[in-house]
Order: sequence, then structure tokens, then C-alpha cells
Amino acid sequence: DLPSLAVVGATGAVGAVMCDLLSSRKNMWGEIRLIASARSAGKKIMVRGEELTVHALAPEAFDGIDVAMFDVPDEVSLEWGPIAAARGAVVVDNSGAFRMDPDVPLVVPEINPEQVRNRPKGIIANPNCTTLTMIVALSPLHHEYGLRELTVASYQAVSGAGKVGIDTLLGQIDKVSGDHNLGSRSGNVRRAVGDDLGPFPAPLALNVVPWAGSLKDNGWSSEELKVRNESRKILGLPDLKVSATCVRVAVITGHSAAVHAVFATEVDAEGAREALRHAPGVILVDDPAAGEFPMPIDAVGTDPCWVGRIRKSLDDPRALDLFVTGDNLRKGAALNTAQIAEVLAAEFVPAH
Ligand code: 11C
Repeated sequence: DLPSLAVVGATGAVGAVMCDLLSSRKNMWGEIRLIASARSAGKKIMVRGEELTVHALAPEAFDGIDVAMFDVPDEVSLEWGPIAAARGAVVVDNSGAFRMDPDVPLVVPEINPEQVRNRPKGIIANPNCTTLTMIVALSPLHHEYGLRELTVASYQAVSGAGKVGIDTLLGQIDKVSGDHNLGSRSGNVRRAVGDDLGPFPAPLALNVVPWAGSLKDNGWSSEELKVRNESRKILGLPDLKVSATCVRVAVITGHSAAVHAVFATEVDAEGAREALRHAPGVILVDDPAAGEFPMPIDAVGTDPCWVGRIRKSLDDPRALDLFVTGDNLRKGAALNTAQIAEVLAAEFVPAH
């Protein structure tokens, strides 16, 4: 018998991508049960060509479930992850609730798939989308040269903040389109956009906002600390130096990052490209002469981490500069979660 799977948060932005992925990837699952808040219970969603009815989140909803994927806010995962685990499901959680728990592995299947077995709490965590976008490309470079330091500036899409993020930007674009004088004076864009900032601290249309997440100590944002802490845990480098500045841009889907990476040994741009050409989950798009760069408008809807603009630093023979882009809802969230669940699914299938 194939293992059973629950998708918790099936009606959110990531949940919708998850339902698509479950319909298009190799099927590893018996029953698939969709679960969401009571508000969404009863909705119908197509998965694997079959119309499924969304169940309300309740302890019994996990009965008979082998693997439960959670795409819900931190506080929902914190409460319901342990309930699902206590009912016998292995939980793969895409929130920030458990990522830094030493008893919860933080897994990227291209990098540390063996970690799925170290799960004393029955919970496995999926990294933050900004971390995921760059880490898949950084791991092969770490193996080649030995990573020591990262300086990162992110360019994050509004869908990282969920459906409300997408709706907010689209609404703002409607408000600013057609007025050709908006760019000439401070305050013009704010006035045109009005009060509807959605989940963001400032207008996103015609703007860049150097903020994602919540305020932590000494001016750092939660998102910037996640990039640092999660990169260290995934790569097994507790002393890795990481400085991140997380920025929101007017992109619907596709997180990007400019990365300056310092290594233990001298690097070589062509050697780095060669390592990335053969790396799982990576696509090298690095031909500036032909106008080919990794960009969100191309990466959206695709699986790999797109990487390019690879340069050896002019001032440090041990450093590389590069640019990465990936679909924050796919590899950044639903796809990585599905890949972890697929590693688990193999455990439930009796060996022949
Ligand atoms: C964003 N990366 O783009 C965030 C959303 O820790 O999973 C995901 C937050 C998280 O806003």
C-alpha cells in the first residue's frame, strides 16, 4: 500500500502550488487528504485529476495519515504539528516554528537528505524561501572551495507574504498605472497608492522596500536572521559568517539574491560554473554577452535554483560574486516540502 498524505493549509498560496505539484510529480501516495482552517472546509480542489473536499483542521483529521505537510503560519504549526505527530504522522513543516529546534532536522534533499532520519519529535522542517533560493547553489561551491562568509542582499517577491501580498501589489499597480508624473516627486507614489499597504510597511509599486519579516534585536529583521541561522544549520557550518539585507521588490513570484561568498581556498569562476553545471537542482544561466541572466520572470513556475553573474572578486582571490533566482513558492516552499515527503514515502514502501 502506498503511504497516505495530508496537506495542511491546502487553500493558501503555497498550498495551491502543492496541489499542482502533487498532480504533476511521480505519484508516491495512496490517499491524499486536504486540510485547512474551518473557514475553508468544504471547498473542492482538484488533485491528481480528482476533486477533493477540504477537511477542517481537527485532531481526527490526522487519523490514518503517514506524512503530513504543513503550509500554515508559525503559530498554527506550533500548535498542530505536535498533534499530528502524536497521532502517528511524520510532519514536514514549512513554517519557521521548528527550524532551529536541535531535535528537528532542517532538510534540503539536494544537500542533506540523510537528516530526515534524525527526527525524535516526528517533525522535519523546511527552510525559509530566501535561504532555499541561494543554498542549493551555494552547497556545491562549499564542497569545491570551503565556504567561510556570506554577504547577501535579497530581492523578494510579494507572494512570499502569501495571497494577500500578491493582491496588494496588483491593486497598487492598478492605482499607479497611467500617471506619468509619479516618479518626479517625493510622496507622489504614496499618495497614489493610498493606505492599502497590505502586509508591507510601504508601497511596493514603483518602489523597493528594505524590509521583510519582523523587527528583531539591533535592527535586524527576522528574515535576515533566518538566512543566517538556517544557512549555518543546513550546511553544518555553525560558525559561518552571514550578513543579509532582505529587500522586497515589485515581483509577484521569484525570490532573488546577490551573494558575495568568501571561501577557504582560492576560487576560479570557470571552476565554479563547472561545479554548478553538474549540481542537482541548479540551472546555470550565465551569459551576459547574450543577455542571459537568472531572473524571476523566467524562473517562476520552474523547479531549479537559477544561478549566474558568476565573477571572481577583484579584491579577494578567495571570493565569488553571483546572482541567484528561484520560485519562492516551488523550491522555496512547496517543492522542497514535497521532495522531503517523497524521501519519507520511500520509508513506508516495503522493500522487495
Ligand atoms: C517572505 N520568506 O518572503 C518570507 C515568507 O519563514 O517561511 C516565508 C517566511 C518563512 O516574506
